[in-house]
Amino acid sequence: MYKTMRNFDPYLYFITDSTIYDEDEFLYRVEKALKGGVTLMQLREKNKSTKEYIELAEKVHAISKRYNVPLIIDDRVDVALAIDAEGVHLGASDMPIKTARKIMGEDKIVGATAKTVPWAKQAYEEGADYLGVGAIFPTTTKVKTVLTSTDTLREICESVPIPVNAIGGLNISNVDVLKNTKIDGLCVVSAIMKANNPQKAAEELKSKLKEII
Ligand code: TZP
Ligand code: MG
Repeated sequence: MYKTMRNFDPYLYFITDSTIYDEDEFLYRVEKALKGGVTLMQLREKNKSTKEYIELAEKVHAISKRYNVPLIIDDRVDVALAIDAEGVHLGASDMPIKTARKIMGEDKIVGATAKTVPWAKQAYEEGADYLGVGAIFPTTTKVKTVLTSTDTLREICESVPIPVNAIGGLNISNVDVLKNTKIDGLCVVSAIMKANNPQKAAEELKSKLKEII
């Protein structure tokens, strides 16, 4: 479906959290987010067995393909390859970027978390296609993270030639802090996942982003 899998748009990057919904509600919300125009999506599972992760990823991928939105798998190169997802996202304790690039090949998206300029440069040099930088604000999504300042975010944007997305506690009422940081996109979990209407939330975030990016 994609000419090269590495054509992707980081503008509104929706990261899922399945922990607070049953599967039907979760998949319904995923589809609503896609209807609302998210441009990139990540399946993020921390507590599932490999089997469960693969089974859910297959279901999510069947939906995301219909909307032509690349699906990135968090943490797990094996799961990404197993379902032929468009990419993988790796943090500091996951598989090294250069190893993942070697295994995933040139056509897949490899994303990295980076919290400092040296870390960002290294991820880029090892073959990362984009960076997620944060947390910008404290987050209610289960995650072990420290805060990253918008100054560091701007420095990272200026130090690598790949897209940089801001992440962490971001929503429509606070994204204005990202003005002038030179980000390429926004990553959100709660702002879409927990919204009353995920489709409307995605639409509104997208139009708000026009003022920022
Ligand atoms: N990495 C840094 S913050 C975060 C991740 C995965 C969670 C972001 O979730 P939310 O709900 O958008 O704050
Ligand atoms: Mg990770």
